[in-house]
Amino acid sequence: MSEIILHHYWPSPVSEKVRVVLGIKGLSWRSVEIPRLPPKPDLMPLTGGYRLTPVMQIGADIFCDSLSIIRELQRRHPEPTLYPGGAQGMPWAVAQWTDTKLFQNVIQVVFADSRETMPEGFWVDRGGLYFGAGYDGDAIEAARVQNLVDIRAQFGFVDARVGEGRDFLLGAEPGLPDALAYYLVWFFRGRYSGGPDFLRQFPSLLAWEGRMQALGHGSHEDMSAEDALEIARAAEPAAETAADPDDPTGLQPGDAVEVVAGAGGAAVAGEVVSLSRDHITIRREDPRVGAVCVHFPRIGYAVRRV
Ligand SMILES: N[C@@H](CCC(=O)N[C@@H](CS)C(=O)NCC(=O)O)C(=O)O
Repeated sequence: MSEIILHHYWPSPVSEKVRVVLGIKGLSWRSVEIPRLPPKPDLMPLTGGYRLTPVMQIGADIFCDSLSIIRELQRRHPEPTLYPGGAQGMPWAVAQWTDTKLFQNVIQVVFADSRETMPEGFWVDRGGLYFGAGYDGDAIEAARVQNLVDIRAQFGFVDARVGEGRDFLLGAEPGLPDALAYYLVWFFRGRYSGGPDFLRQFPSLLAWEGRMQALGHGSHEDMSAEDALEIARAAEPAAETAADPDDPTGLQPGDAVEVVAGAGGAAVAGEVVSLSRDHITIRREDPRVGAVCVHFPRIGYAVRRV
């Protein structure tokens, strides 16, 4: 079976979400470090233009977006489950809280805090990505206190939920909601100068944070980007054709489409292989890697016929 290859960089919070899932499942994986800013010349042949971090590769199958990655990890490695206690469904709804509202509050505090020290290129690229083109740095600074008020309430949800015999958010075992909440605590602690002090008010969350850290990241070994491209080139995509008669778009396998991440970046062109309410897979050809299948979530990704 092909290896799990994670294209990421270590300071990336969304990658930390996936690394924690790899830890919960005790998986071994290969680590390809990608640049923190575009261009990403050794990633583009795999994704066809998707530029966000992380991306998972298994042979010639490329999974874009942490949610698509995590869903595939759960499918291939069902145990230990990310849905302890039969919680399937609900954790994905939790992602629509953590990855939107909570993520925005935390990223704004981190931005306001590092405005003076962040390299110009990073400020321009990430600001545009997270706050929209022509965003207002002063407004983000002015919102700092309200963001902290909002974060305090939301970290409070976690603090209230764990402890007293419940080690993790769903009970005795770690699951997807833990990874979803943890990566933002990790980011807030590590990249906001006031983070460690602020977190002291949440004793149960702190104990849970320690348990999350102890889960680790599974085991990994570095891999070069060239080797990863060679693996894709030598492999055939494993994705199978599947239609979804209930899909509101009416798209069918074989249709030519472009997929665009709501967060921005280039459209990825290809031919639909399969789709469902949770995913769309397209097949594309690249001169460096041949045929690859690229997998995306549906929420937050626009698909248009071309
Ligand atoms: N919805 C995406 C969001 C990914 C995301 O925003 N990742 C950040 C890094 S933590 C990013 O891509 N930053 C720009 C970059 O790495 O070029 C996911 O869940 O994977």
